[in-house]
Amino acid sequence: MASYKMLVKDVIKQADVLLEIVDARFPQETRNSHVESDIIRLGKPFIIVLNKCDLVSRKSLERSKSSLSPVAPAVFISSKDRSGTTILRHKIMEIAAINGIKDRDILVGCLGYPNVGKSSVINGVTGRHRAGTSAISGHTKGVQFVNAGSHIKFIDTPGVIPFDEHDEYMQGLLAIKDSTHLKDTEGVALRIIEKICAENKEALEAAYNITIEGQDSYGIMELIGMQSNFLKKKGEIDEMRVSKKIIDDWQRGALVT
Ligand SMILES: Nc1nc2c(ncn2[C@@H]2O[C@H](COP(=O)(O)OP(=O)(O)OP(=O)(O)O)[C@@H](O)[C@H]2O)c(=O)[nH]1
Ligand SMILES: [Mg+2]
Repeated sequence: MASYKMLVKDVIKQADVLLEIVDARFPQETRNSHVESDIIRLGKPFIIVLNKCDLVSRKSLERSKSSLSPVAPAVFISSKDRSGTTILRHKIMEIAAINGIKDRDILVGCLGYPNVGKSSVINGVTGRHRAGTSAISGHTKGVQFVNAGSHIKFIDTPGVIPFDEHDEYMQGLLAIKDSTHLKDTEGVALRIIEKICAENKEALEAAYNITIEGQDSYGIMELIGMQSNFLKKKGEIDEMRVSKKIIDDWQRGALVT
C-alpha cells in the first residue's frame, strides 16, 4: 500500500497532465478520491477518461458526464472500437497548451484501478499496440513510458489496488477475480443484477430474454436461472451456476449498463 502511494505521487509529480481512467460502466466506484486529491494538491490538471463506453448506453453516458463535469473534464472512449481517442488526444494537447507546455513532449500519467483499460487507452491514442494489455488484471508491471507521437509521451502504471482487498464486489466488477475464485459468488452476482437493474433494466431483460416486473434481485436471478434452465433435481434453480454465468457475462462485456 505504501509503495502504491509513492508510485502514484511520483507519477503525478513527473506528469504534466494526468488521466484518471475509470470504467464507464461504474465511473463513481472506479474513481479514487486519494488519487484525485493528490493530483489537486500537487496542482496538476487532469482528465477523467471513461473507458469501455462501448459497454454503456447513451443514457448512462450522459448521466455520468453531467455528474463528473464539475470535477474535471470527462472524455468517453472505447479503446476497443477506437472511438473518442482523437478527442482525448486533442483534449490533452489543449490542456497542455493552457498550462504553458510547448516545444517539448507532454508527459501524460495514466492512473486507475486494475483492468479498467489504462494500457488499452494508451494504445488507442497511440494508434498502435505499444503497451501490453490483458484480460487478466495485474498485467502492467512497473511504470512504463510509451511514446505516442505528436509530442505526447504516456506513463503507463500498474493498477495497484488501493481499495479494501476483501471487497469482493469490486473484485468481481473489475474482473480481478473470476467467478471461480470469488467466495461470495451469489452475493456478487446479486449486486451486479441490482446495479444493471438500477441503470438499464432493459439490457438485462434483453440479455436473458426475461421480463422484470418488480422482482427483487433474487427474484430476477430466479428468472434468469429458469430461462437458462439451470435447475437442480427438485426443480429449484441452481443459484451457484446462475451466479457464475452472470459474473462471467459481466466480466466478458456481454452485459451493458
Ligand atoms: N469492451 C471493452 N473492453 C476493453 C476496452 N479497453 C480495454 N478493454 C479490455 O479490458 C481488459 C483490460 O485492459 P488493459 O488495458 O490491460 O487494462 P489495464 O488497466 O492496463 O490493466 P492492468 O495493467 O492489469 O492494471 C482487456 O481484456 C481489454 O481487452 C474497451 O474500450 N472496451
Ligand atoms: Mg496495463
